[in-house]
Amino acid sequence: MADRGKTTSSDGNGSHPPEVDLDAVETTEWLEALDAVVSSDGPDRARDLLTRVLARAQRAGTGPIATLNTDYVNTIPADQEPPFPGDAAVERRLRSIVRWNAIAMVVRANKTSSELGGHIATFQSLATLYEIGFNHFWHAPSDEHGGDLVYFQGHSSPGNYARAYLEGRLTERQLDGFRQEVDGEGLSSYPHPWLMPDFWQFPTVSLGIGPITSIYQARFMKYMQARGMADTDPRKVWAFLGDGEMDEPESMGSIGLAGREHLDNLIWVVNCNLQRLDGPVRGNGKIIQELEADFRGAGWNVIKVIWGSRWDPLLAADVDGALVKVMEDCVDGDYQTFKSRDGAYVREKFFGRDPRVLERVSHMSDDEIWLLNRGGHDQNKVYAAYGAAVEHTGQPTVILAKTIKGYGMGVSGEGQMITHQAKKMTEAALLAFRDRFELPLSDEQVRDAEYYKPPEDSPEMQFLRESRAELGGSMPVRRQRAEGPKAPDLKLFKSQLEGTGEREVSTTMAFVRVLSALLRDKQLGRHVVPIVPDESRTFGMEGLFRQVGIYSPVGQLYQPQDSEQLMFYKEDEHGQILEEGITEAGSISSFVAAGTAYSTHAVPMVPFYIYYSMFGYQRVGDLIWAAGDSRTRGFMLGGTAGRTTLNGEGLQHEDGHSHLLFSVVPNCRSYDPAFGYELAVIIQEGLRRMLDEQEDAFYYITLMNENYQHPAMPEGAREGILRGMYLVSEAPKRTKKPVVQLLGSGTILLEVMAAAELLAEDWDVLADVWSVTSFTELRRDGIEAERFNMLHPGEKQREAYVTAQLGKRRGPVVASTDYLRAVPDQIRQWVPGRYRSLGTDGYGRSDFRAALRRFFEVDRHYVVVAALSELAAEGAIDAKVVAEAIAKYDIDVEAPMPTTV
Ligand SMILES: Cc1ncc(C[n+]2csc(CCOP(=O)(O)OP(=O)(O)O)c2C)c(N)n1
Ligand SMILES: [Mg+2]
Repeated sequence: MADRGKTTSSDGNGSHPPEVDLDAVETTEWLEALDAVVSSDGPDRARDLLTRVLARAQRAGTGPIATLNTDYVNTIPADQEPPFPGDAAVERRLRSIVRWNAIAMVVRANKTSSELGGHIATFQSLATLYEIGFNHFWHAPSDEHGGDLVYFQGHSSPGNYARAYLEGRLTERQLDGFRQEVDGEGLSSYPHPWLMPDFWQFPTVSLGIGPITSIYQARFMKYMQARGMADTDPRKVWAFLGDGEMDEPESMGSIGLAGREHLDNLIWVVNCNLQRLDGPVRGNGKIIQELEADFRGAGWNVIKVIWGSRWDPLLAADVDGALVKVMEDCVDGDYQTFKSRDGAYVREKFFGRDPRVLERVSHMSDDEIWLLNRGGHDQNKVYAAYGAAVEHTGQPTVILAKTIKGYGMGVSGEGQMITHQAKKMTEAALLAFRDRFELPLSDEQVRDAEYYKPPEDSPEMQFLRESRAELGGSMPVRRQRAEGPKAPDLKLFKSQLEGTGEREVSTTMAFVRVLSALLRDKQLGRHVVPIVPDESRTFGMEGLFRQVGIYSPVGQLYQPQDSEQLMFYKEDEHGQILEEGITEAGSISSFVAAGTAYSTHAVPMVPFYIYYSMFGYQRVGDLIWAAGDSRTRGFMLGGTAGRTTLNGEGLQHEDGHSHLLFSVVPNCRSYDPAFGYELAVIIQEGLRRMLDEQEDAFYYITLMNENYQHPAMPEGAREGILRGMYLVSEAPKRTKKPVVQLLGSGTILLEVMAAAELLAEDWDVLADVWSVTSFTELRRDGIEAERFNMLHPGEKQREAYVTAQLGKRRGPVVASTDYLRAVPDQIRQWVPGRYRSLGTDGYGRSDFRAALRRFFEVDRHYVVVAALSELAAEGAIDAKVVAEAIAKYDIDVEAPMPTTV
């Protein structure tokens, strides 16, 4: 177990010596020998020797000695820092101005009421970390460079807007529109590509989303390079994350992948301001030490930036380690309190812990002690860390930067428990801020929170312009379209359109054939990205392993067990499949990276992410929400869908609600096709939208594992398939017999078709049968028509597609699906006449399909009984007939509601 954030370690098992030295002379000899090696042969040789000594000691039975932690000091020693380039004073002033405008924007938005909200404290802790990146490191996309990808901390957006204002990208009016997004002019609260599509690239504010998606983004960049799809080598992914945010499972859950795949194009900067919303992140420990061990253990290069330059002389004088010991002994709760007080307090409570250390600061005034700065606020230290991170190869880098939450906010929040949510500052705090950061503002300008922009010819503005010009222009900036292959013709899926004849297949198999056809397509094939979370064999996709290979940055270092077979498990440096292993959160992150490649790499890629439908929205809903916000283009395939179709797996596997969950994603079209040709039509249309129309189209399609025969596509069905319903069989027109309208989707359509036959044979009732491919799309259409009609009273009224289709038909309507009743109920208000829905409400369970369909009351017999019951209610038949049917089909009328058992 690593020495995770331990503050003291007198057990001889950490990085510190035991309190009692058995033989001081011997100790000194060893230490002097080490010093001699360092000075004559350098630190690398010392490390080499020590590694051997440790290995020998462990063999001799000492147990584990090494720790993943280093002392609570900066990783880069002061004497190894590169000189700071350029004019440090100009950069400081520029940064101060950005700080001020960020504050002004939030304060102004909350002047009259605090309804709009906003955050001050987070950006104030980050300003140096961002500005050094903007001024020296981050490339915008240009002819020379593909552009770095920066994930900004969501609630620091005021800092980005403040800089964009100075760069002339935003006006004061726009800043005044912070968080007023409804008219389309204002600035979005947080980074949302959906709301500011030419500015923000990555939605990050739901904590944990930024970390995991940035890892998979970096991984996808390596994939693009390996496959020759884009030159991503010089490009970096930077992610700024909160220390509190690191508690999210999504934040830490994939750091192993980054280490394992040597993602040296990834740099994380964890803003360790020691606080989250309610209080300290690790009041009783040290978040930096804890994270250091975790990341080092996961194979990352760790750079700690804890102390600012003003500490350098004190640390240089600390030959006995007494100061470092005090630093180790204090916990984060102490460090937070120190920065909310003053120099005298720090002298007493920090330095006063050891008389030797106290003595060493006796020459310093309280004010000088107060000015001892933290690493994350020191531009030299930050510059050195970024330089080292960018140069580092073979590993991802995490920079753990210690900062102060609410830096500069003084009495209005600096280091205070309440600082996270502070959106106002007192007049005194604003004036003090002006003085501290030497802003050329009058008292009145400060009181009015006026924005400040220095003259265009000032050194600050010149530096701003020149540094960004050198790095390729402003950022963040988001590309909205990219040229690439066109969608294939529907003919490509000829075998799906023709049906399967006698052969019984599942829609999953139909999908695998569609995917194979796409992968073989000369233009589009290379752009397809199959993504699977360890479920290929479930879906019968293992043939693709050999066909296109599984991406692995190192190829295949072993002979696969099945190498003698045709379809062996083939890992390949140039592999096309992203076989993610068992991580739905990781897989969806890859989906987002691939589906936004048109924007980030100017190369359209089409991800097909196929997974167990139950482990989709239910499991990673927030990442799917972020995929929508990110304007991801691609297809999500919910395999083994349905509560009775995947029958043997039981309660935690059988999905009866993913369509309902997906219906909440505004830009996601969801479909539940029953036949191969429906699937082909839907996918071809999706490709047309994504590739030809450059629409940010995003699809959810359910697939089933039940085998049956698929008919050929009926003439003229395309429009209905895409809009959500079409006729698959029709009762003879001009009949006197009772008629019903039967709706079915997915595999339950087969039950509905069988019900139509029973109705005719057993009860002399005729039926029109409709395949409903999307209740969600039908609902959207209905809502649009309804809204138009309400707002245009004098104009020709529109008819919902459902009404238009069913309105010309006779009889009540009955729908049955493998989903909750709420799915077909989505269209209720547009169904003319009586409407009965059947569905799988309740927990799933394992049994034969027929048993489950009877249990949930969605099988052919229930469809018949429902249809007869509706006809009886209309007076078209006698109620006795319903009772006869119940008896004939042996239906247990006293069975409990499936929702209760
Ligand atoms: C998933 C999620 N949970 C909760 C929140 C609400 N929230 C926003 S910021 C924040 C505190 C963040 O603390 P930290 O990550 O340390 O960032 P800091 O502002 O300190 O840099 C919380 C709880 C959120 N945005 N997302
Ligand atoms: Mg924090």
